[in-house]
This record gives sequence, C-alpha cells and structure tokens, in this order.
Amino acid sequence: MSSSKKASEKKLKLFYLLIIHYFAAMNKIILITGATSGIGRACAFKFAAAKYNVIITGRRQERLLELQAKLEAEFGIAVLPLCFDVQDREAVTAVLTNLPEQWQKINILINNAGLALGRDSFEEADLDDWDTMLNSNVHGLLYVSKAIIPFMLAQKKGHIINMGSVAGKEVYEKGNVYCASKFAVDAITKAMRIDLLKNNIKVTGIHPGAVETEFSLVRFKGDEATANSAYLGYKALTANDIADTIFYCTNLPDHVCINDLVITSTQQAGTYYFHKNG
Ligand code: NDP
Ligand code: 8X3
Repeated sequence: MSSSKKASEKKLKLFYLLIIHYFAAMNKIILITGATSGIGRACAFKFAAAKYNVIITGRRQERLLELQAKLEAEFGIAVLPLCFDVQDREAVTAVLTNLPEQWQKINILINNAGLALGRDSFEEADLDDWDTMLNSNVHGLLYVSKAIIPFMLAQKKGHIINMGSVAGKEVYEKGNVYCASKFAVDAITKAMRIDLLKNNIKVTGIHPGAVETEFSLVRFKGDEATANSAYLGYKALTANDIADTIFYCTNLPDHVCINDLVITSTQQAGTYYFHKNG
C-alpha cells in the first residue's frame, strides 16, 4: 500500500474514533456490579445495545477485559472495567468514590453482584459460607450504594435496581442464610426507596426465581452434575429475560417507578413449587 493511502486510512480511523468518542460522551451511564457472568453480563449487553456507556465490575479481571473489548467493538460505546471484591469496603469505596469525572454522572446502578454458597441444613451449614453470602449480598450492596448515591444526589436524579430473589420473599428448606441475605436486600430496597424519595431517586427490587446462569455452579462449588440438576425438567428463566425486565423498568417515564417485581419461569410458582415435564 502506498504511504499516502496508508496516511489517509489512518486519518479515517482517527476520524471514526473521534466520532465514536463524541457520541459516547452524550450517552447515559449505567454501573452494573457482577457483570462477568449471568444476569450482570446480559444487562451489560442489553444496555450497551441501547447506547449506554457501561461501568462493569467483578473480581475476574480477564472476563472484565474480554467483555469490555466485545461491547466496545460491537456497540461503539465506552466501557469502564473495575475489578474489586464487593466485600472489601476499602476497595469499593476507594475505587467508586474516585471515578474519573466523565464517569460520575451515573443514571442507573444495578446492584447485582451476589451468590449462594451451599444448600445445607442449618445445623450442618458452613459459617464461612454464611459470612461470604452476607458480606457479598448485603454488605457489598450497601458499600456500592453508599459510594454511588452521592453522584445521583448531585444530579437530583437516578435509578437503583437491587437484585433480590424469590428466596427473599419466601424461605425454603436449606436456604437459610441465602434467603436471609435476600430478605435483607428486600428490606434495604424498601428503606432506600423511602429515604431517597425526597431526592428523586427511583429504587426497584427485582426478585427472580430460578435463572440458568453460573449461580448453581457457584452454589454447589463446581459440582456440575448437581448444578445442572437445578434446571432439569423445566424451562428456567434466562439471564436475558432478567436483563429485558430491568431494561423495561429503567426506561419508563420519569413519574413511574416499579417498586417490586417478582418474576419466575411459567413452570415455577414461589420458591418451592415447580411443574416439571414428565
Ligand atoms: P452468576 O454466578 O452467573 O453471576 C454472579 C456475578 O456476581 C458474577 O459476575 C460475579 O463476578 C459477581 N460476584 C459474586 N460475588 C462477588 C463479589 N464478592 N465481589 C464482586 N463480584 C461478585 O449468577 P447470577 O447472574 O445468576 O446472579 C446474579 C445475582 O442474581 C445474584 O445476586 C443472585 O443472588 C441473583 N439471583 C440469581 C438467581 C438465579 O437463579 N440465577 C435467581 C434470583 C436472584 P466475579 O465472580 O467475577 O466476582
Ligand atoms: C436464586 C433462586 O430459588 O435458588 O436466588 O434461591 S433460588
């Protein structure tokens, strides 16, 4: 290729990048915790496709970088990957309160990072598993929210989505502390909505039944057979179903706020009842 052709191609590329940056600077901003897998990752794709700039978080740096590259290439939006453990109060606070200025006007926060560990009877369950669930699902959500709410207060506007569960509506056998952590999310969601009412910040609780993600693989600590059995004999929800639901809730008129939304597969009712095939 001639040097003049190379130079003009380079100029064209630069021009294209400038255009992308110009338009990306006008996009809305969403922060999604736990975007390296499942529901969080599906949300990242859904909102990126709608031209939101996306802040993605998780503990697995390689997955964050892979997701960043995909979203930027596919949708021409800006992505900020942030690697931290939501249980680590100092890390959460240090990273999120020092966001680069162009990322501070957050419109939507999805508090999604979380997990279940073990499915054991109360007297047999592991204390470390209980600590990890409470620290991630409850404390993590609080640390992230405390860091992000000031950015929403500054804009006099915002929307917080807290990921609960049907397990936070109804306790089931051997669900003990996972259920307790999601009951806490439900209570915190209601409390946030009341306290933030005066600040024009919407707060929505999303409470899914079984969604086929890495959730069960994590819960059963890598035991694939047990994890897969959680989704046998019925069509579970998909991560995209939840992303679509959240997108709907966050794209309603300013005066409309969905407070609380329980969503299950058509073959599930509550935490315990499934209508399985055959
Ligand atoms: P996945 O295991 O597929 O995804 C969980 C996400 O949370 C990952 O991105 C993981 O990232 C992140 N995460 C977990 N712990 C931490 C931590 N300590 N610090 C930072 N990030 C963390 O599960 P789902 O997508 O299904 O779960 C997402 C949320 O939905 C959870 O809160 C879960 O309780 C809830 N939920 C799930 C249901 C289901 O049936 N799947 C049903 C109802 C609610 P990384 O490992 O990289 O840190
Ligand atoms: C995940 C759904 O029913 O496994 O929150 O607890 S369940």
